[in-house]
Order: sequence, then structure tokens, then C-alpha cells
Amino acid sequence: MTEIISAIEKIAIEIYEAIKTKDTGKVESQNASGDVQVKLDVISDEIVEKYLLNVSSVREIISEEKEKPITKNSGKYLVAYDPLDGSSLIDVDLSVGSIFGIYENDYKGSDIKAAVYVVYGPRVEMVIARDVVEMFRLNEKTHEFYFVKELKLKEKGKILAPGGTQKNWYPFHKEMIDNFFKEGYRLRYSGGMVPDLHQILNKEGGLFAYPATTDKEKGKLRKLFEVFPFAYVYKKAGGEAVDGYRDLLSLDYENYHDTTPCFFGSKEEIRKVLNTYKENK
Ligand code: AHM
Ligand code: MG
Repeated sequence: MTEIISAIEKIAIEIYEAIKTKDTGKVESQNASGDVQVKLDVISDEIVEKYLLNVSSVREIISEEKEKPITKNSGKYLVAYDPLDGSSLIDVDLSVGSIFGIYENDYKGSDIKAAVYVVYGPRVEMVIARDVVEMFRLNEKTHEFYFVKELKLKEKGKILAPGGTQKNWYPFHKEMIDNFFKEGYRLRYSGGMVPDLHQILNKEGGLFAYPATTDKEKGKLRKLFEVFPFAYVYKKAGGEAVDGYRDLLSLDYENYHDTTPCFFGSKEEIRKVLNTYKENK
């Protein structure tokens, strides 16, 4: 696990460099040999692959950018990752992130053993969830991450990050969100799940929702690369993570790219989500 985490540190530094220096569009300006069509997502995916496949304890990797896993002959861990989440936000200079779920045996919610995410914002921060959830920050001069603090959610927070297209929300979902606002919750939503969830964790609580909608019954966010890792982080930080009815980490998957509705938050907000959804099943 330590080896995987030090690989992720190197990955983060290299992806951050790519974000700053590479073109975000579909096509990178042609180089001297007149080739390459490069997207930052692909570049980031290659960076992660390069480091993770060299870690002896990693048996398999799969990412949001890959159709199937790449498997080696030995190693204990499987790593599912989103190399550059929210990449469309780079063009408007908002924060983006990388997400890693470290699994044993299979990619079920119950098989996840650790989760790590990195936020590339005005500063680069890395959050590691094992028994506890710890935040580190990059010292850009020494290229080292230093410990900042442990992240813990309070019973109840103040921030609301309601995802999905409102036009397609179910009426009971809309009513629930309206009620949170009436109670005094403040809207904090950038459209990047990494910074949005990072903000809630750092401000000690609230709710992030990406629900089922009339056009997307299974939500948008992917179980293996986005949802299970953050569910693990939130639960280890003293919060909860559900699909509206069940604990997200109790879910299995059929296809690597399966999505699920998801809610991450402090205990009190998740209690309200569960009650609302139960009444409207
Ligand atoms: P991506 O993996 O293609 O970048 O999509 C994931 C992102 C999340 O960061 C964010 O919460 C969500 O998509 C927002 O999606 P939308 O704007 O389509 O509602
Ligand atoms: Mg993503």
C-alpha cells in the first residue's frame, strides 16, 4: 500500500505538470513529426499506467479511459482510477482531480481497501483514506507532500452540492433539495466532484448528490472509479454514502463502467436522503 501511495504522489506531480503545460483540446498542436492527437485525459491515463504497473503489489489496473483492465501475473491489489476527473473544467480554470480506489479480490464496494484522491487547484492536495482520512499538500519546491490534517465530518453540515440537470430531477428529489436550502444550506457546486466533495470534507459536512434522473436512471457517476472511492473516504471520515436506499459500499458491479445514483454527506443529511427516498420508492 505504501508503494502504491508513493506512486500516486509521483503521478500527481506529473499530471499537475501536464495540466499546466499541455493543450486541453482534442488536438494538440502538431509536433515536428506532424503527428499526435492528444487529450489531457489520455495523457493523464498514460501517466498513471506507467507508474502503477511498476508497483509490485499491483496486480491489475482499470480506468475510466480504458475499456478493460490491464492484468499482471502477481500482486495483491487492483486499482481502479479516474486519471483526470472534470477535465472539461480546465478550460475555465476550475479545479480538477484524480481518483483512485485500491481493491482486493474484485471491484465490489466491499472489496475496497483504501482510496486516494488528488485535487489540482490553486494548491495540489492529496487525501488518503485508510483507517482515517488524512490530507497532504504538495510543496512545489521540494516536490514532497506534507501532512496537513485529519479530515472528519461533523454530524451535520452546511453545504449543499446538488448535481444533475434540474429539469430531469424527480419531484420528490427537488422537494428534498429545496428543503435543505430552506433550512439554510448554502449552494457550493463547481461541477467537479473532486473539489466539490473536498470542500464538504474540509468544511466539516454537508451533502453532495448526483441522483437518478428521468433521463439517467442510474445517475452519471461511475461506481469503480468515482463512487466507491469517495464512499470509502466519506465513511472513514465519519459520514455516510448511499444510493438513496443502500450503503454504496454494499453494491456490486456488472460492467466496469457501471454508474449509480450517489449521495455523500454527513450522517444527518444522509438520514434525510434515506427517509425521503424510502417514502418515494
Ligand atoms: P468526467 O469523469 O467525464 O469528468 O465526469 C465526472 C464529472 C464529475 O466531476 C461531476 O460531478 C459531474 O461529472 C458533473 O456532470 P454534469 O455536469 O454532466 O452534471
Ligand atoms: Mg470522472
